[in-house]
Amino acid sequence: MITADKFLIPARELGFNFFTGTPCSYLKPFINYVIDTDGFDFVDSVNEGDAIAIAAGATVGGKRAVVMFQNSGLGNAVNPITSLTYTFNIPVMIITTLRGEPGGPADEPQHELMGQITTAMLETMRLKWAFFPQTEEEVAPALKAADEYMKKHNQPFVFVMRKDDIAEYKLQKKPAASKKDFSITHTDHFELDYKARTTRTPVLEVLQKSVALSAAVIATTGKTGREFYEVGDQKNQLYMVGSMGCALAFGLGLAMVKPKLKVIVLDGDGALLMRTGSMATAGAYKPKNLVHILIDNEAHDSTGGQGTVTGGVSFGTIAAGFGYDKIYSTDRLEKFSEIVEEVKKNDVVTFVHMKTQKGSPEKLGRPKVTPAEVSVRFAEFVQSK
Ligand SMILES: Cc1ncc(C[n+]2csc(CCOP(=O)(O)OP(=O)(O)O)c2C)c(N)n1
Ligand SMILES: [Mg+2]
Repeated sequence: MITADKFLIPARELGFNFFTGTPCSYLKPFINYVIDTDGFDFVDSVNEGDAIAIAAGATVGGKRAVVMFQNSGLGNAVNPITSLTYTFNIPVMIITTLRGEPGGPADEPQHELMGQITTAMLETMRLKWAFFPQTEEEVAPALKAADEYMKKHNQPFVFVMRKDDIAEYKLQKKPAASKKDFSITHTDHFELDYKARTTRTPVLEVLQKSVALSAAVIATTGKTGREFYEVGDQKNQLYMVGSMGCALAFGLGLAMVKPKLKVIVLDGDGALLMRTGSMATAGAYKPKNLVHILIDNEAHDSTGGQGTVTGGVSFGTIAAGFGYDKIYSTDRLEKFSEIVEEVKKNDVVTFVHMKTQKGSPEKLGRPKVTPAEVSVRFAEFVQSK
């Protein structure tokens, strides 16, 4: 057993000062210490997969990030580990606990199977891992191995933390007071019939023309990224192939570590429904430079146009409920253009709900630039800001 500072202070000396994750009782002293101690940032993520994406965004922004979670949530993180950090070469440190450790202390039945397969799952995902150091002497070599592996391979490194690896640490900081006066008065401004709405490409053209190189733009998986690439490939654009629903969490991580850079996330309705919880994190942490634009065609257009359930969903009301400061909605391209001009000047976390119809240009291609190339180019762009 070690105290949290024995690992965290040397980790911070190596540059690991951005932490995110979803709690586990084993992690309590660790998270508490990070929250209490100057020189660490902590983002409380609603989901382990979102935590991976938040950390990935922070890493691309130039930070070294650590994700902490319970092994129960490893499943929630599989998709962004395989499609985001692996595919885009983003080295985040992951600390997963090992509830239900085989041969370990008695644990709850829900941890039994996951405890038996946790390290096998890490191996299957081809993740380099080691047990979390249990003595002070083990800390320096463990961190050195992780640091060197991450730098050499640009891939995550995982520590597996067992029960009582970290000594008790009581949280000193008081949590923020809860809000009591909710009165949400958001009104959507949708006028057109479905078929009278624009398709996606003109929306992307308007946005790109207006934004040019003044912001980092993250385009969600599927046809949004593909069409955005066709509209014109630029170094400030990241096409998030895969990791459906992670665009907002990634943009949030980036926006938090690059407060002077405007970060625009282009989301899809299917993707946002998959990970709506990340809106709560965006609304709570309120990065002033974050603009979240939803292109809502009420369909999984990229996979054949199957309907989503967003025909009756007021995302603007949801965004207001989650604490976004400025909210726009429209189904008209001219209005969208005006909104983009306005949000460029806004200095608050912003949500834009743009209704479109489904449909793409015929013979839509795929980005010829690889995710690994996009990652390097995009990181250079954002880190120069
Ligand atoms: C985790 C995950 N599940 C499913 C898919 C397959 N998939 C790719 S794009 C897509 C539809 C996305 O819908 P939406 O966000 O509304 O974007 P649109 O296709 O309408 O532009 C789906 C289901 C995936 N890439 N990842
Ligand atoms: Mg859609």
